[in-house]
Amino acid sequence: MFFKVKDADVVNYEKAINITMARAADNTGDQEYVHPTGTVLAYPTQYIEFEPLEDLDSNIYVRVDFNENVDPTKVKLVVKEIVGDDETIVGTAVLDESGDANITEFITKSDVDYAYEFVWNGSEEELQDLKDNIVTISDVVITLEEAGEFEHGGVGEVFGPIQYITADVDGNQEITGQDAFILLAHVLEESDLYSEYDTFEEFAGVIPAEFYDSVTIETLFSDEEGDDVEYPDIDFSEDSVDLIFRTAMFGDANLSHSVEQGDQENSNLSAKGFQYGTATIAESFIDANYTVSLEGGKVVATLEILSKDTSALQLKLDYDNTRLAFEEVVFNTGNTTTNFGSAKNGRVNLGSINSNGEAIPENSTIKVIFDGSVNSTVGLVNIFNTDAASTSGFQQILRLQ
Ligand SMILES: [Ca+2]
Ligand SMILES: [Ca+2]
Repeated sequence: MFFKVKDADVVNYEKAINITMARAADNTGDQEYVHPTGTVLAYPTQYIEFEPLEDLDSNIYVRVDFNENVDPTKVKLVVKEIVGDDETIVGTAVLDESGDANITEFITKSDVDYAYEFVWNGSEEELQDLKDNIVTISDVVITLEEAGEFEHGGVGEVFGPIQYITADVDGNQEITGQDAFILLAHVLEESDLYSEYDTFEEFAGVIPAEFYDSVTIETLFSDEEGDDVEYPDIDFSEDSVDLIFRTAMFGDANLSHSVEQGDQENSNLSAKGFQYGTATIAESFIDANYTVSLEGGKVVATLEILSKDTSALQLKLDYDNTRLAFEEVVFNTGNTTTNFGSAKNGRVNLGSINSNGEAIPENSTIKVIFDGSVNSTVGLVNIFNTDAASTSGFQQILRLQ
């Protein structure tokens, strides 16, 4: 007989064990006795002697540091026991709203290694929504800025180490205009950045904090990453143990969905010895008018830009594709912007970017036109997300009038 005992009185395990159910079969194998519903035949008095293998008293938590734009409850932790080359799943837990999971019950041995994997726990649609939100137009602009192709800026001027990794989407370990153009092609939906990083495990790096805080560009999203990551040891002499992880998303140049390194003062952090800037996300606003109306039998969503210092803008609109058919996007944004607009699966992706870092003219308009015989526009077209960047390359938050 084996017993698993947690947190019991060390001097008297016998008192800590309470058998509430027992099943016994006789030697012929055709008769079975179950306690408490049946009768278990045995000696009138039974003695149990028990020497515990180990007495593990620590409370053990996994705590994952997510960007506030990622919902931790959509992520499930898988705890594995590693013995030699053998991996055994010993438990799974969905993270709570803080990104935490209590894994005390899964950790039963001090002489084996444990590994921690993080998998998607939400729906496929929610996973797609996350991917649609990670890389947007301001990721492109800040990468252009870092590459020195956006009016000013240059290598090492705006990126920190994690951005240097998340934005290096062509994986050549430097930030160039090519990375920005790959990100732009994704935003324009000409190509899919996540075609090779399709699953959450592939595009999200959930990394032990100690490793994350000293990570270099070679490691975070590389295929050999799993070989390099050392999972944290558990100190069983502590009452409470926190295993801390941090997260970065592939392609997330502006860290809208990734977290900074924890120890920004550590001078060893800078990959390749670049001098990194600090201010990555400056909170400023772009003002705009947004209306949805019936015009000449069409449903028209109109955005009018009221600000003077916006160089790039992106909008994703969800529409009721059972009642509306997307027709076109009509831009009136001056001569020097690149415009894009397309629709699939009930979502329009549209925007403008001036890759010279010049402003999109004030009072520029973008009209999204749908066909459909409706009497009211209520609930037909809704904004899924917005993103914008200023002429300085920093993210702007769209503020609708
Ligand atoms: Ca690169
Ligand atoms: Ca981003």
